[in-house]
Amino acid sequence: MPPPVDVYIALGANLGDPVGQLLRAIDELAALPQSRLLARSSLYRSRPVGGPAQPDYVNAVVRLASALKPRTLLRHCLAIEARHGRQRLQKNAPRTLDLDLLLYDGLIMHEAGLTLPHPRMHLRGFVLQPLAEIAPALVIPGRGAVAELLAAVDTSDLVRLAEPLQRRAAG
Ligand code: PH2
Ligand code: MG
Ligand code: MG
Repeated sequence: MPPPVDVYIALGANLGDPVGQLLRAIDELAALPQSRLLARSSLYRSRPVGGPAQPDYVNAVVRLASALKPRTLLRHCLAIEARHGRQRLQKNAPRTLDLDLLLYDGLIMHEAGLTLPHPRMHLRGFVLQPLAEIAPALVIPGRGAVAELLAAVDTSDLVRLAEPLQRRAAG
């Protein structure tokens, strides 16, 4: 087995029970083979960026140590999305669960269906704010350090959800 590497995954949802879906998805990511959950951010409520008029999102970011290859990890993420009832209707459409591979070690790759680092992560407050909570000094290859990138984006729409609220919502 190859040695595990640090992997960052963004979670988002705005249909159904977004908080419950994110908390369950975090448990499912933690249970992936050859993988271990190292950190998870708070959950944040955020205004939708792009797409049609749609409900607010709940977003979070996790760090895993994983020995899975990038494509294998992507396949697992898509399978978790599908189990949460994800339908792919149009770009930026509302969804029950979105799992985006943000960073895989320091890997840079541009392939159909998988670009690393995620091509828009450095522009998105709903990614950078939770990421800064668990990895402020992390450098996104070609972009810069997370905390510095965060200072350059609008985060005025983000509301951190309180932990007791999260636990109640998790049922
Ligand atoms: N995801 C998108 C498009 N817009 N907006 C917010 N606030 N949160 C998201 O996760 C999000 C979005 C496409 O994946
Ligand atoms: Mg996405
Ligand atoms: Mg996605």
